[in-house]
Amino acid sequence: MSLVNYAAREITCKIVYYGPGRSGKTSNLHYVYNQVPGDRRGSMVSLATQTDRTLFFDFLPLDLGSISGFTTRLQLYTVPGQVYYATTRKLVLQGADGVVFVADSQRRQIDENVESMQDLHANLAEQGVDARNVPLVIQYNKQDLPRELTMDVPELDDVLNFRGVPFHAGDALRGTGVFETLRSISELVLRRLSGAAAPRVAVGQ
Ligand SMILES: Nc1nc2c(ncn2[C@@H]2O[C@H](COP(=O)(O)OP(=O)(O)O)[C@@H](O)[C@H]2O)c(=O)[nH]1
Ligand SMILES: [Mg+2]
Repeated sequence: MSLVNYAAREITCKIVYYGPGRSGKTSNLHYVYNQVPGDRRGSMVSLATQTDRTLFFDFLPLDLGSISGFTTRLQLYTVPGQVYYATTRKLVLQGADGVVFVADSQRRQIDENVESMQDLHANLAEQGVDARNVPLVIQYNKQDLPRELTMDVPELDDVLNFRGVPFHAGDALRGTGVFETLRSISELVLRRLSGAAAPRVAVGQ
């Protein structure tokens, strides 16, 4: 649910990174946080345990500057992917303007990816959102891992991308595909808001 303040000419959009546990959602936000100049971002809030697993969610506010005369802000969230955090996932997803689905390219994770994609669509439907229309971008993460462990992008896309949405290969640790993904989802969300041609979004680099 984007907040548009016409008087102050401000827009705030909520983008949720969704996907199975340990697919690289938090790593995406860390990479963005580390690359974006300090005056363009707020603090990253991670409610996590001592390990690297997200317990509740991560939150990163970003300032895109002025787009079409509106001060534009993004709020990036990640959900915890593990099956038992279903309630938190639903809460975090609520009011999302756009979703980035971070898939884990490891072959042994394919069932988790499929299950998480189904879970996403079930939760959107439950929240009364038309799941076929919500802005969605897929990132096939961990493409840096050895070929014998991973599925390649066309193979993954065949299984997961039934809507034919934009997708990117990713390596969230080194940053491959991270800003491409963020730009894609931002453009889809802002296009939807403005009801017009895609605005050019410059974020990060
Ligand atoms: N090789 C590789 N490891 C990754 C990549 N992205 C994340 N990881 C690792 O996968 C694990 C889970 O990452 P995290 O971002 O916490 O996943 P989340 O549960 O989706 O938030 C961590 O050990 C990361 O260092 C990637 O693109 N390539
Ligand atoms: Mg996480």
